[in-house]
Amino acid sequence: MMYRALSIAGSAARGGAGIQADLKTFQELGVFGTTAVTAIVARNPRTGEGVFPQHIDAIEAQVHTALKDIGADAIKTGMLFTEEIITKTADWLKQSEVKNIVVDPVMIGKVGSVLLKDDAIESMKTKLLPLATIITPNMPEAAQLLGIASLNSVEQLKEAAKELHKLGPKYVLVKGGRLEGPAIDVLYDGEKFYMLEAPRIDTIHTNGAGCTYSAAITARLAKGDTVPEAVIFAKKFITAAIRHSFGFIQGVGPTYHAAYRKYDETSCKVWVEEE
Ligand code: PXL
Repeated sequence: MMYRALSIAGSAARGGAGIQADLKTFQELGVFGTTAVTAIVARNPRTGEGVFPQHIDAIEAQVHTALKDIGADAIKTGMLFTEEIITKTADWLKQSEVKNIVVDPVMIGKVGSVLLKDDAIESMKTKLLPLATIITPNMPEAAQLLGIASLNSVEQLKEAAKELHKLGPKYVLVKGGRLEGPAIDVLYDGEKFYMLEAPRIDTIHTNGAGCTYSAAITARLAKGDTVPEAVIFAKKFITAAIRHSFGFIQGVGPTYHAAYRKYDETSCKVWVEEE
């Protein structure tokens, strides 16, 4: 049985993030990946950092083709960029009747590009997040979705997860990658918190880490994991990918999507906290 996952996301020409990260991760985890490119993100010496959104009909055609010709056991959304793309994506997700929906509320890339317009945040909250099996915000995204300045502690991650759960997703994963100390993420199911702790890896090269993490969750959900199983696996997968990330020519380099298979299995400490 070959399980399938569709990624609706942006193309990141640097190869470490966006739809490229998703496909590489799906492949690593033995899941057949399909794609709908929402926008192309690439820098041009003449025009600067560029985001080239695709026509809504082109995005719809890709989603339609992927779902009708191949099918999907899980769908992940990444960079959606505009209000229109979010609204349509919500419609397609509902029509698809796919059970495993992973929404990575991508807003700003580590390279600094704006990946979601300000006027699209409200639609993200009201139309897309309620459809999600799991949402995977990092600290700035969680703060932005809640309209607060910043998150600064594990206690605040837990509070944020509870507040975000009220918007309708079944699970909320708030990632503590920007905390001091160990890399602690909080998974909340509406009743209890799964706390996931991995060692902090001292590197600046984490481009695409969020995409890769949520793609690994998507792949494991497609294969039938429960959400906590998928997240615990994905935490180890992304920790290995960051540990073996690359500094290539310029800027924040990409994580290594094949690291989990090639190198050591990184451990992840997990415990449950009641509310
Ligand atoms: O890592 C966030 C991200 C998501 N999607 C696309 C990106 C990036 C960051 O570079 O380019 C398309």
